[in-house]
Amino acid sequence: MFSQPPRAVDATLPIRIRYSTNAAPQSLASFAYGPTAAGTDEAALHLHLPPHGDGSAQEHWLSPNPVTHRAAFGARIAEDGSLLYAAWTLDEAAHGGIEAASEEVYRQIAALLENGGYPHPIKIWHYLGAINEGSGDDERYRRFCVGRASALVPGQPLPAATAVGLQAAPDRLTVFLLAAKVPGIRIENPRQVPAYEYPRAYGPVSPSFSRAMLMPWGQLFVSGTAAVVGHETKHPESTGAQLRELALNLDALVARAESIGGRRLAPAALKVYVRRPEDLAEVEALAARLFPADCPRLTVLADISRADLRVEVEALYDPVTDA
Ligand code: 3EB
Repeated sequence: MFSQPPRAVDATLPIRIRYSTNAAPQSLASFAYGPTAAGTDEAALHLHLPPHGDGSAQEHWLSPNPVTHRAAFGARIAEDGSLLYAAWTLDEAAHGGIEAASEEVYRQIAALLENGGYPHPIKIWHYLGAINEGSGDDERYRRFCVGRASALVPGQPLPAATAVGLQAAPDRLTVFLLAAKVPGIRIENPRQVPAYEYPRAYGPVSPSFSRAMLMPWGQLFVSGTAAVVGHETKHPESTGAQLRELALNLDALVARAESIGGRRLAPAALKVYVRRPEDLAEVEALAARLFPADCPRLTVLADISRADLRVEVEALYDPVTDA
C-alpha cells in the first residue's frame, strides 16, 4: 500500500496543505478544528470537528503567491491569481431548512463560478449538522443532495467533494469551494459506481460529485472516499475493515489518475473522518500502517453521509518524479 517512490516535490505547486497547531501566514485558507470556536483566530474558519490528539488542530492551505481577500456572492473569498477559496456559513432556519439552504449555496457557487474570475471548481466541502437524522428520503443528507442538484447548472462538470456531518451545530451549513482559472480532468474510480449514478435506493437524487479532480499542474484532489464498492457499503460492522477497503479504493483511483495523467502520485495530505470516538485509537494505528509516515495526516470525529459508514478519508496527492 502506497509504496513510496523517491520524492522530489515540485516547489512551484500552487497549493500545499499543512496541519499544525498555530496560524500560518500567506495562506489561501485556514481551518481550526475543535469542539468550540474559542481561541480560533479571525482568519480561520472554525469547524466543529474534534481532532484526535491534544484537542486542537489547524489546517492551512499555503499559497506561493500573495493572497487577497474580499466578500462577495455571500462568501468570504481569498484568491491568489491561480486559485480561489470561498466559504459560506448558512443558518438553515433562515433559509427554510437544509434542502433550501443547500440549493441557495449552490446558486451562490454557480454565480461565483460564472462571474468571479475562477470558473473551474476543483473541490467542494460540505459540513452538515445531524447529517443522518431523518429516515428514508427524509434523511438530512438526502435532502441536502436534492437541494444541491436543483441548483446545479446542467452540463457543468461535477467537482470532487466531501460531505460529512458535524456532531454539533445542528442547523448550520458550512460549505467551502476551491476553484481554479484552468480546468481539471474528472477521475472516476474503477471499483466504484460513479456517485452521480447511484441507484434510487440511496435517495431520490444521486450525489453530485466526481471521485477526484486531476489538475494540469499534476495535483490530484480526492473526494471523501469510503468503503463503498460498486454502490454498496462494505463491512458495516468493522471500522478497521472499512478503512482497509477504502485504502484499496484510493489505490485504484490513484492508479487510474496516474495512467490518465502520465505522472506518478504520492499522498501529500490525508484527512481521516471517524464516526465513533471509541474507534479513534484503532483507526490511528491502522492508518499509520496504511499511509506513508511522511504524509501530513489529521484525524477528526465526524458523522459520515451514509449511516452505515464509519470512516472516510479525503486526500491531496502531489506529482512525484522518480529519482
Ligand atoms: C460515497 O462514496 C461516500 O455527497 O458530496 C463522499 C464524498 C460521499 C462526497 C457528497 C458523499 C459526498 O458515497 C459519501
